[in-house]
Amino acid sequence: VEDLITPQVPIRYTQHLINGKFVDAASGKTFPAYDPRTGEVIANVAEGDVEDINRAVSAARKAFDEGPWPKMSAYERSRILLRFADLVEKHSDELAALETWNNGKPYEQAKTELPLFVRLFHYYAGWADKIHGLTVPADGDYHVQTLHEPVGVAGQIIPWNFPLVMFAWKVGPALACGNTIVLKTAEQTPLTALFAAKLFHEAGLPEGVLNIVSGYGPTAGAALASHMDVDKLAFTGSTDTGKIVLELAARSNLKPVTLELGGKSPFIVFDDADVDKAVELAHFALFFNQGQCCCAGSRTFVHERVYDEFLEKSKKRALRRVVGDPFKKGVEQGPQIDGEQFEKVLRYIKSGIESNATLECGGDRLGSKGFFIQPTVFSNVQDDMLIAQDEIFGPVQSILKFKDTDEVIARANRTRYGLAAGVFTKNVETAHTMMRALKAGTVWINCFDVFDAAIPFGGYKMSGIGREKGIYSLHNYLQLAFTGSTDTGKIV
Ligand code: TXE
Repeated sequence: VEDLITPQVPIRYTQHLINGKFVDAASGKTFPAYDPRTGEVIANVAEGDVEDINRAVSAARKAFDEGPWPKMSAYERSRILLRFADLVEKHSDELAALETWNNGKPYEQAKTELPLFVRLFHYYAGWADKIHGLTVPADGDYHVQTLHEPVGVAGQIIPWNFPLVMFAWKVGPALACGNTIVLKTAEQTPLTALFAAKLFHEAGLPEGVLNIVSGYGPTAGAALASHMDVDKLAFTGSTDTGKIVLELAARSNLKPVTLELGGKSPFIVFDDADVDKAVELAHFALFFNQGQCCCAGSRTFVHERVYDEFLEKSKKRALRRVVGDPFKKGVEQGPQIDGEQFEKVLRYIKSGIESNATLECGGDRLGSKGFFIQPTVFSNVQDDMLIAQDEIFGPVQSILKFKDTDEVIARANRTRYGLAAGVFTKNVETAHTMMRALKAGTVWINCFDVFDAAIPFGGYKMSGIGREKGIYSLHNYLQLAFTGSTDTGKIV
């Protein structure tokens, strides 16, 4: 297979971006960013800690309180978002290459994520000048109106599985509403956000409006979550860390928090399904992005009448999955993000074997270098097994058998998570029943991983608090004030 692109794109930016300028960490420290294909260091990046977060928050505070951003015409803000989207489009090959180099996702896939990124900014640019309040017909001689104001300084903490897309989900609505931002990237993937933020400044974003600090969670992340001058916190990551940041927010200044956390999403195949199509979609639902998706369809429930055929075909499909260098053409799966995740996934595979699930294929690492894992399929998986309960976050499909609709509804909902669900059926009644019965923030019918900018996304139960994307995401970044006055000049 020929190379799609040489991974030797330049790494232009490794310092924090604070107040419109690239600066070293206050401590002078750096930390390594890796290439997950080999585990080799590709850059040393400024390592943020309390002092860097303090500097970034005061830049964001100043830009909010004194700067032009919240007071600028909404149309002008919208135009800056659009100019930024244009610049991203122009640099999308380089951004995608950098994303693949630092994250390990197939380059062909990274290329498809760039148009989604651009689309999100077009979407939020469209909102910027359409955010307004209401006049309320209250009893008495009062004139009452609601005012939708930006919250202030938004702290945002993002994960490593979709570094650019997560940047867009967070930054888009916050800026459209007129907030300023301090964003902490995941320690595994600091590079593309720095590049994107630089492009934002080229597009005319005033200094201090968007500040990027790289660094680790317990240091830089915790400093941001507990900062007294951060007015709102948005977090995407694990449920365990979500609990920590919620507590830090509560113990400091009670800043409101939105959380997008883990999942154990069911993918349910009914007996009227076209088995070939169901196999392909269930495979995609689980294996996409090396299985590193919060909404991965990680419990594949299959009706007993089609179970054997589905299993045989799923195994064949997994064996056909092309795993290798993500820069090569036709590669569907690259390495896991890092050694820690790689070990975690292998531990879950071991646990599946020990709990007597049937290992149909895979089950081990691939090669001896980097963090590649064989596409793995377990059948005969029972609800109480660890692999059916915990988020594995890797290329491990668990197939479970069911008999009837009520049973599968109860079993699908018996989880601490509630992020997403997939249903595969030709029966419109079944589809409608499942849409309501499944306790999940997203229920995809005969499709999966559809992420339109206008569709809200988020979790029930321990999968999170709040919704991102769509109209609902704006509420996370707006403060609502009622203003009332006596209205003696009222027309009667
Ligand atoms: O997540 P963390 P990790 C799940 C997935 C994965 C597991 C662990 O199951 O295997 O989480 O991954 C920052 N205060 N998801 O360890 O710790 C951290 O620096 C403040 C699901 O990578 O949640 C990073 O920026 N911040 C998921 C971000 O939190 C802290 C995506 C996420 O890291 C912090 C990723 C602290 N004390 C993993 N500790 C999804 N929902 O998509 C860490 N961070």
